[in-house]
Amino acid sequence: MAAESREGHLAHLSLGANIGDRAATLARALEMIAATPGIELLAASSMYATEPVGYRDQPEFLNCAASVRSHVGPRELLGLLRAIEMSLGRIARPRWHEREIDIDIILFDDLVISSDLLTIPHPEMGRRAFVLLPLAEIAPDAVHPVLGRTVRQLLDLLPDTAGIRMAGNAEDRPYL
Ligand code: PH2
Ligand code: MG
Ligand code: MG
Repeated sequence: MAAESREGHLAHLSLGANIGDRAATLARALEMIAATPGIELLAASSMYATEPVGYRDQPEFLNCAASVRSHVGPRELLGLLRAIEMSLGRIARPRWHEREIDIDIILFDDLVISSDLLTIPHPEMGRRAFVLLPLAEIAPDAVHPVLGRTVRQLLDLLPDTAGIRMAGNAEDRPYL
């Protein structure tokens, strides 16, 4: 486990929504992250409209990325993010299906962990343009601790970023 320091931990998150008022839900999620004791919101990317990956028969997603300083460990951070998902009305559905809000921990310092509850780095991050493209906006030099490549390098290795377009106004981020 990464050593806790007074400065806390640098973590990168991916947020997605594909039901309801997606932009409002993502903005609210970022506000709630910023307002949570133990988490500081450092940066948030633009919003991107993205075609569903995996189970494709579902509505288009809106995705964004956020960088946070966490003063709690990865499991506690996951718990805090789950609580935000719940309060934004997330209902349990099959894996990969539509969701009101999904907040995933992508990177947490240079930590590598894998359990039933939590795998960091996020196991799909290297394959997902909807994660890498927003994250490259705010943390291009963040390094995947196993692959030894930066977010920018991982993005450049993807065959394409088709099906992804910037959707949000980059200036309109009141939660920052
Ligand atoms: N999340 C998934 C599965 N597929 N596709 C897009 N475009 N965006 C997502 O956030 C997403 C997905 C599982 O969490
Ligand atoms: Mg997810
Ligand atoms: Mg999730």
